[in-house]
Amino acid sequence: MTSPEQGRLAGPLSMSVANLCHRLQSQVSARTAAGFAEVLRRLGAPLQVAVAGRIKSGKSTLVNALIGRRVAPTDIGECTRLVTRFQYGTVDRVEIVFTDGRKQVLPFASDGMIPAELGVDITTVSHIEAYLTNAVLQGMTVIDTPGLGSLDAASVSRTEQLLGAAKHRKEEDDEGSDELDDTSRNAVAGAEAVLYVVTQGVRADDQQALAAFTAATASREAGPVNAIAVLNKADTIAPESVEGADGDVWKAATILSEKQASTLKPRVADVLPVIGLIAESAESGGFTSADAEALRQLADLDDDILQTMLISADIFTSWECDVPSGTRLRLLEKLDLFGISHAVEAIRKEPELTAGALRRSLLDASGLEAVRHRLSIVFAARADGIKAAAALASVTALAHSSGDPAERQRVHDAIEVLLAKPEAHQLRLLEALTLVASGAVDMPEDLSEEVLRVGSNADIGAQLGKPGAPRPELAAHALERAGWWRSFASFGATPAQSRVAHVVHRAYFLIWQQVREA
Ligand SMILES: Nc1nc2c(ncn2[C@@H]2O[C@H](COP(=O)(O)OP(=O)(O)O)[C@@H](O)[C@H]2O)c(=O)[nH]1
Ligand SMILES: [Mg+2]
Repeated sequence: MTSPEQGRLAGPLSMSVANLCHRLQSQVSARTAAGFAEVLRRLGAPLQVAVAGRIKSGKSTLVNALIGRRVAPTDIGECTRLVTRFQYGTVDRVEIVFTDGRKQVLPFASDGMIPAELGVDITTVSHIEAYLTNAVLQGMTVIDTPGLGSLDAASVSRTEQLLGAAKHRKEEDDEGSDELDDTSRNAVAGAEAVLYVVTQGVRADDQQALAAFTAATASREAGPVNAIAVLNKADTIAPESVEGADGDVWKAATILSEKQASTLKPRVADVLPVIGLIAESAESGGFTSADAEALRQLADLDDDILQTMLISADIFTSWECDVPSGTRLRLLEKLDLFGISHAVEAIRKEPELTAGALRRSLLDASGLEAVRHRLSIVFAARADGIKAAAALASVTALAHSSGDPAERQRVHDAIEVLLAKPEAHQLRLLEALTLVASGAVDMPEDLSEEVLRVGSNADIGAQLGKPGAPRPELAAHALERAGWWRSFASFGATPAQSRVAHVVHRAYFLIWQQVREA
C-alpha cells in the first residue's frame, strides 16, 4: 500500500505521545482504540503544509516548484477549483475522493499532470489525493488549495473546510458509532501549517483568510506562528513604482515584502519575495536545452532591438526576428519577460554558460531556495510541537467522547504525566509564541523578537542568536538570558508578560542544560 505512513516521528514529544497512545490502546474501548490508531498514523505522517492565498496568486505554480515536478494544473480547469493533497507514495498515483468516501483512480494526463478536467460531477468530489515518489514529500505533505479570493462559493467552502475554518460537528452526535468522528476526520484532512501566497498589494480578504486559519489552528497551540508568507510574481513588480528600488526589480520586491510583512504581522513571521513561474520552470524540468538555445540566439540580437522587444509580451512575440514566434511564446510561458531578460544577461556575461548552469542561474533568480530554507527551518523547528499538540488534542477529544469516566480519567492522568516531561515544554513555548506573535500579550519589540527567535529555530545557536558560536559561549549566554527572564517575570512585567517570561526562562534553562551536558 502506498500509505504516507513512514513511521518517522517529528521529535521527542511526538515520540512520547505515540508511546502514550500505544500504552493506552489496550486499556480503552474499541472505538477509542481505533481513534488512537488514527492519531498514531497521523503522528507518523509528514507535516501537512497547505499552500493558501487568493485565486491566481500562483499557488499551484509554487506547489509544482516545491515538489520539483509540473503536476498541479495551473490557470483554469476544474482541478484548480479543488483541494489536492500531494503526499509521498512508492508509486505515482492520483485518486479522486468523493464526499461519500468513495475513491476513484485518476490516470495522469499525457504530459504527466493531473488532468485539468476530471470527467465526474465535480459537486460530488471532496478532494484529490496525489501520491508521488518525490523525495521532498517525505518531509512534508503539500496541499494545493483553490484559493480564498473570489471564485465560486463551493471552492471557497472546500478550502475553508480544509484549513479547519469550517464548523466542526459535535462529537456527541455520533456516539456509539465505530466510525471516526468529524473532529478526527477533520484533523486528518486539516492543515498543520500554511504557506501563504500573496501578490503585490495585500488585500482585506488576505488578512481575513489568514485570520480564519489562525483562529482554526489556535486550539493546536501553534497558532499564527505556523504560517509563512511569500510575495509571489515578484517579476511583475514595476520597480519605478517603488521608492528606493533604484529601478531594480528584486530590490523593489524586497522592499514591498518588508512592507507586507509589517501589514501581515504578527500573523506571519516574514514575507519572502519569490518568482514562482521561474522556479517552476527551473525545478520541474520545464526549462529545456532547446529553451537555452533559443535564449542564446536572443542574446546575439542587437541590444537596442532586444530591449524594445522586452517592453511587452505583445512586442516580444510579434517582432520580426529569427527566433520563431512559437518559440518565443514558449519562453514567455516558462519565464515571462523578466526571466528571459535575466537569462539573456547571464548568457551575455558568460557566453559559454551551459544549459544546466543557465537553469541554475534562473533558479537562483527565482528566490525559491530562500523559501525552501525558511520552510525547513520554521516547520522543522515546530513540527514536533505542532504534530504532538494536534495529537494530544485528538486524544483528549476521543477520551472525552468515550462516555466512560474511568477511561477518561486514565487518559487524563497519562497526559498529565506526559506534560510534566521536559520535552513537553515546547508546547508551552509554542503557546507563548502564539500569545506574543498574535499581539495577545504585548511585549517590547526586542523581547518579542527574542521570544520568536527562541521558538522558531531548531538549532541552538540560531535560537540564541549566535549561530556557530562555541558551546561554552552558548551555555553562558543561555544561562544569562534564563536569569534575565526570570527576574523580568518577577519584576517589572505585567501578569500576562510574566506568564510568557516564565516559559521563556524555562526554555533557556533547558537549552543551557542541553549545551552543558553534551
Ligand atoms: N509572471 C509570473 N506569472 C506567474 C508567477 N507565478 C504564477 N504565474 C502565472 O499566474 C497564473 C496563475 O497561476 P496558478 O498557479 O494557476 O495560480 P493559483 O490559482 O493561485 O493556483 C498562471 O498563468 C501562472 O503561469 C510568477 O511568479 N510570475
Ligand atoms: Mg491553483
